[in-house]
Amino acid sequence: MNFNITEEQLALIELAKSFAQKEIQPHIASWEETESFPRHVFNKTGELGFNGMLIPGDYGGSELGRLTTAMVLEELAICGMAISGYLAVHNMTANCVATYGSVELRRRFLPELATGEKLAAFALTEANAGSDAANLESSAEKKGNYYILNGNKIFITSGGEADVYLVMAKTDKSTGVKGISAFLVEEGAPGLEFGKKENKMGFNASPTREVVLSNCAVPASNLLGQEGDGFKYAMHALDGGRINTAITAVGLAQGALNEAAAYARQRVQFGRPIAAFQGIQFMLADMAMAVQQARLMVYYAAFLMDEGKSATTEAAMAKCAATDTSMKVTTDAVQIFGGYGYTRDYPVERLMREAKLGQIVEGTNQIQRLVVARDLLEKQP
Ligand code: COS
Repeated sequence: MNFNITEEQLALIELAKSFAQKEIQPHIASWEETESFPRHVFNKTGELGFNGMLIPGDYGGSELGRLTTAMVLEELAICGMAISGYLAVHNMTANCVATYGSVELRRRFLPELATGEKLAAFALTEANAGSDAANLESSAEKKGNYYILNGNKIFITSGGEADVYLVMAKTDKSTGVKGISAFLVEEGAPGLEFGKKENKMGFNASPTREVVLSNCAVPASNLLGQEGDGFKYAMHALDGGRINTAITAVGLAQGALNEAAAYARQRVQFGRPIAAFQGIQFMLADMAMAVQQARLMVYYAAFLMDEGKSATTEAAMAKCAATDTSMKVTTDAVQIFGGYGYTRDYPVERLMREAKLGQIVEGTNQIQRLVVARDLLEKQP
């Protein structure tokens, strides 16, 4: 693995950083407070190439690869996850279409997913299929040139706002995981409806909503890849998705560390800035080391994927470690702010609430540990 960051990567990091400072940071608290989804920002990230980071250039994407995508997402997440959170899911879903879709599907969907005209969402989870994703009950029955989809998907990021939903449903209920197929369901499809919008602890600028499929007719050509392979596509997509979640967590943690260090330099107690006290210095040093450890784990998993190697275990490790780190670092940042940290006058409490989601989303950290343990105990000699 090469530790030299290229000129192109440096330029993209700078671009993402200045975009976050100008277009996200000044507004993020108010978007979160008012629970408003800033769709116009998605158009702007599209102009910068951040919506098609994992889409091939032939289809209008910027084709940055996993590692560079991670570098961009980290910068977008430093002030909070309002934008990076759903952008991570959008890029994961678009990449799944690019990887497994027919040429026709790629031509139809990828260019608009890359520009910002269309926002993508990933619909796997159901009420009885969370950690046990293979237990999903949604069905897809072929009738002529259509599949008729029925079922309820919950906790869908960008639910109600997205233009395309990648929906996993059973085409064959008798064959378990091998009966699951993946479909692209477009906004406006008859029978595509939206249920409850979740009232969440954080990440409220981005809606999380139930997606209801009531005899939803989807053209047969919207089947992704082969019938029966949908679970594998979803799991492979989540390998990459977990890298995106992990780097978003690194961004939140770095943001909280920056805030805490700045505050410690200016907050005076006992006649000195609190940064002069070793107790605070050691906390900040531990936070910085933990963030760097997490970042390097994410880079390694991303590097493996860029090399075309399997990164299931490394992505699970990175996701688990980075989101646990993010929870600890953001909590310590609140601690350094003391009473002020517990108020909404400073951003650290929001970062802490957002960090919690990382430990749950895209497979709980218990599931990540299960993936790591399986590899250790069942696969390695
Ligand atoms: N990439 C490609 N294929 C994969 C894969 C991966 N990362 N992980 C599993 N598969 C394949 C397996 O190879 C297997 O196919 P074969 O029988 O042909 O070998 C199939 O998928 C089933 O795998 P497995 O038996 O491991 O499935 P389990 O039901 O035991 O589930 C876990 C495995 C628990 C790891 C999976 O259900 C999971 O990740 N759960 C969390 C779900 C999640 O992340 N939800 C978040 C939704 S998006 S917010």
